[in-house]
Amino acid sequence: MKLTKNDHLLYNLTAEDLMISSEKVAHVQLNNPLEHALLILVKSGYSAVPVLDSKYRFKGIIGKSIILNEILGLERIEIENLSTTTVENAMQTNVPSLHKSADLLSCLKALIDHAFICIVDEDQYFDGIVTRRAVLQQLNRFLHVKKDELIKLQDLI
Ligand code: 4BW
Repeated sequence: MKLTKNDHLLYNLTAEDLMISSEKVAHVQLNNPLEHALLILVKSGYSAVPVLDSKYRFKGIIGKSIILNEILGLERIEIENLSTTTVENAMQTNVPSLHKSADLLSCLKALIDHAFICIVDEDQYFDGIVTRRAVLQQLNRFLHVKKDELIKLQDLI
């Protein structure tokens, strides 16, 4: 199978090309109480969003299931935790991030285990996110364009 100029363009795509930029990404801050995070998650419709500090540096991720775990007591729903616990004390911190120069394959690899990947600069300042949707769209386009060639190749094997 021959690679065309367009195929090379696919491999040349970077996180920056695929990214939803920071101003369009719903996020919460470290010192927000969980009730605020829940409000953002429910109103935006997303299951998880990035957590930033007051200087817009990426710190972690908070999602609906983390918040549900925080209020789920042994005998009752501890609803008061929504106002007493901050996002900082509940968020997930062991999440990978990439630089905007990361190539498509690095994004693809990171998105196997995560629905979105945060893009940060050298000082952890938040640039945006790359979602599974953005990468799947590119792969879908590529596989459709290459479909006939891939079938021919299979017949030869
Ligand atoms: O509000 C929505 N609009 C659109 N167009 N699609 C949505 C919306 N909410 C969900 N979706 C779809 C997307 O295909 O459902 C998928 C799973 O959503 P999620 O994870 O579980 O909330 C969405 O897939 P995706 O676009 O590949 O996004 C993957 C994850 O990235 C989302 C969410 O956690 C995060 N995300 C996406 N756009 C975001 C965002 N977080 C904050 N702000 C954004 N603008």
